[in-house]
Amino acid sequence: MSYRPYHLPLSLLVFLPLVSGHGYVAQVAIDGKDYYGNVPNANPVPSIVRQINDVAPVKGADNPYLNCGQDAQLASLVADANPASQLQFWWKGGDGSNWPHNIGPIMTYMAQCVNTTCDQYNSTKAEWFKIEETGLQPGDMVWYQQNIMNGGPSNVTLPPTLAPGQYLIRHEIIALHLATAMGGAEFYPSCTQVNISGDQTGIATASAEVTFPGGYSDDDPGIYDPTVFDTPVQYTFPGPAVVSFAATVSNTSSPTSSNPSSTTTSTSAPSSTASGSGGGNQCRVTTAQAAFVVHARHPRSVSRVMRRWWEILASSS
Ligand SMILES: *[C@@H]1O[C@H](CO)[C@@H](O)[C@H](O)[C@H]1NC(C)=O
Ligand SMILES: *[C@@H]1O[C@H](CO)[C@@H](O)[C@H](O)[C@H]1NC(C)=O
Ligand SMILES: *[C@@H]1O[C@H](CO)[C@@H](O)[C@H](O)[C@H]1NC(C)=O
Ligand SMILES: *[C@@H]1O[C@H](CO)[C@@H](O)[C@H](O)[C@H]1NC(C)=O
Ligand SMILES: *[C@@H]1O[C@H](CO)[C@@H](O)[C@H](O)[C@H]1NC(C)=O
Ligand SMILES: [Cu+2]
Repeated sequence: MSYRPYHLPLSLLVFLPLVSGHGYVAQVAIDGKDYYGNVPNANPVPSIVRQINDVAPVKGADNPYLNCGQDAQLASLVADANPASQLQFWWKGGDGSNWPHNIGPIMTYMAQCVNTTCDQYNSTKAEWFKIEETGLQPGDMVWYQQNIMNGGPSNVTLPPTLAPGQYLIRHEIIALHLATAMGGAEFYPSCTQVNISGDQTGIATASAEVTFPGGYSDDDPGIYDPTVFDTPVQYTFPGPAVVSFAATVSNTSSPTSSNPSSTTTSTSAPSSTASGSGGGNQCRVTTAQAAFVVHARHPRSVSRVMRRWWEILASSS
């Protein structure tokens, strides 16, 4: 039996990507100043982003790597930042192409680097509070994550009244294309080290803080999500509520940073291809996802065809 998606218009198939790896944070801009993340497993250069060793997703809500990503290592630099700083996170696929996923939320947490500077801080026991969560674009059909797949950044505004000090920023994508099965969600956490200036006093209460692992369960509605492909999507973010002193415009901000191909202030550009288990078929499912999102605008009968095709592809990853 052939699995060729007969019902998919040829015009859609033509622009769909072939294969790409999972991914990592390749670059962070803070108020327009650019910093590079390390390619997973590459020889590290000084960075503010903690290097991971695999572009593949963290699986399982109790996985220790849910903290800062796959075997994350301390980074040697800490960037200066300010209350209400505008950050942009640029994700890349493991093979250097665009980020390959487009279904699921983007969330950002912070934690103080207690008793030390962040380049020395082991975050295993860090107390994380959430400063933003970004889900569906208006219309509840297309996720903001689609913008990252399209090559754009994820924009985050730091809380305007955040108390000064050394903080980790845990910027996370959860890819939900396999989340109709328990344990299928793909977590992509990343940690960036910053030093906040000023004399503001905003801090999170203990009840708004979680550890990672600890903050999520595999059966949270936003992690195990059997209806994630039913449109319009109804989505419940996992984790704690966004803190009350967070910026209110974090998911619509438009800082004026340059893009990765025209940056100036970094130490070195991410250029090599990441290794790890991210290549191969795993992200081919994204191809179906991209088409699915397009089709989600059309009647349900069409969506059902797309869903069947998606399930066939997903079962091979
Ligand atoms: C932090 O501590 C844990 C547990 O002691 C250890 O497994 C991990 O490698 C440490 N992480 C870093 C970045 O040093
Ligand atoms: C930080 O230092 C204080 C004072 O030395 C100590 O009581 C506290 O336990 C330390 N906290 C952590 C998380 O190490
Ligand atoms: C934008 O972020 C706010 C606060 O985090 C959240 O309540 C809101 O749902 C987000 N909007 C969208 C469209 O995701
Ligand atoms: C953090 O920033 C403050 C304010 O700019 C500065 O005084 C302090 O020295 C910085 N701390 C570190 C460890 O870089
Ligand atoms: C993020 O910022 C960039 C650059 O200002 C902007 O082009 C883009 O639309 C923003 N993305 C979102 C989702 O607001
Ligand atoms: Cu992936």
